[in-house]
Formats: sequence, structure tokens, C-alpha cells
Amino acid sequence: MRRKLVIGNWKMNGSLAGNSVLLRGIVAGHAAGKADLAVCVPAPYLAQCQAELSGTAVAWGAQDVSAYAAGAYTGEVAASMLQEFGCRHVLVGHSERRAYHHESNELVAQKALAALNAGLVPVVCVGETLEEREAGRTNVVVCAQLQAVLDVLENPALEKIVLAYEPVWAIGTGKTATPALAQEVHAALRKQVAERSAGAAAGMRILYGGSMKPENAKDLLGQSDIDGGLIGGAALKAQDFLAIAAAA
Ligand code: 3PY
Repeated sequence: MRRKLVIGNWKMNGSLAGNSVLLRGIVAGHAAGKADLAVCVPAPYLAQCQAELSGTAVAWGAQDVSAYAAGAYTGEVAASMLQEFGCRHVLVGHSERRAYHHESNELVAQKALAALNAGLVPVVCVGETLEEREAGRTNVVVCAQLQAVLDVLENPALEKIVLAYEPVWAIGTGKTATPALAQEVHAALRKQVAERSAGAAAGMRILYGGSMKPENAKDLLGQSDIDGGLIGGAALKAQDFLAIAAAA
């Protein structure tokens, strides 16, 4: 039985004062024993998460990581640095990084590897655009994104990653994949992992992301291959984030 995981992706939002209210609200309302909860915040706020969330049941992480361990890479943040700030997770390959920063499948795979090497859990995001879906290429696209990661990971490492299926057309648009449609893609991803390792596939948490909110969370999270959510806008309100976690 896979335990549900709900991660808030704050994107480029927040302020020290606002974060404090949000984090305290999440900690106070989190019913331990339900889903695992985490927030992935802008890098400058990691120290604040470490101060406010240490010793609580809420984990924290970053939204991106360098593929390199150290060196002359201005603006980059190494996985070891995230680790020093107590991060458990790091998102890699979010569609906004793939689209606006031209991250290739291979670069995303290297980032996943760098995260694992530093003891972090990479949350590998995959998803198709509307054009790709309409052209009937959803599975081809997401499976190629996943394959690049499978190609660089050995089996024990593979067991440690989390996958997130985020249809690009459902991100920040208010549109959500129907539960059946999301389930179909999740099942295809799990099957692809199973071809490499049945054990890794059985244990791997595959999250759904893309306008998940309290109103649709229960139906999505009720699907057999949907093991949690990667939450955008709704993660910025403690009440909504907690309602999603409670539906898990
Ligand atoms: C969204 O729901 O908009 C997301 O991109 C979550 O990562």
C-alpha cells in the first residue's frame, strides 16, 4: 500500500511574513497519519522552512537543482546545498522549467541523479502539451520524459524517486484532467517503470499535478495509480492545501 504524498509547489510566490502564516497554518491543521505533506518553496525561503518546520510532520524542498555538484555555474544551487537546509524533496523538470528554461529530458535526468547523489528525493515531473495530447502523442511524450530518467538510474536509486504527471494544459489554467484520463497516464507510467523493476513500480508514488484543488482532489486521489498531488495555486492557502491532504 503506497502512502499518499501531497506536495505544495509555491512557484515564485511568498514573503517572509506571508510564509510564516501559511506554514504555521499548515502545521497546525495537518492531521498526522493521513498523507505525507511537503512544501517546495523558492530557494531563499529554505532557511525559513528549516526554522519553522523542523520537528513537525511537514517536509520541505526546493523547486529546482543544478545538475552539477559545485563550481563555476553562476545562479545555480547544488543538491548538497539543499541538503544542508534540510530539504527532503526537490522538483525536477517542472513544465515551467522545461518551457521557459529549455530544460531537455537529458538535463532533467541529470538533475534527478544529482539530487539522489545528495540524498534528496527528486520529484520528476512529466507532462504533455495540449498540441501533443490532441495529436494523440501523450504517452509517447511522457514515456520519453520518463525514459531519459530511467536510462541514468540504477535500480536501487530508481526506487527512491517520486514521479509527477502534470499535463501542461492543466497547469495554471484551471483545467484539470478527468480522473479517468489522469489514471490512464499514471498506469502507463507505472507500466514503463515495471518493465525495468516490478518492485520499484509497485512502490513508486506517482502524483497528479495540474489545477488540483479541494473540489476535485477526492476523485483524482481515488484512482488506483494516483498516489498524491503536486499542488500549485491551492497550496498557497493553508485551508485549501489541508483540504486536499484530507481528501488523500
Ligand atoms: C499547478 O497545479 O499549477 C502546478 O504546476 C503544480 O506543480
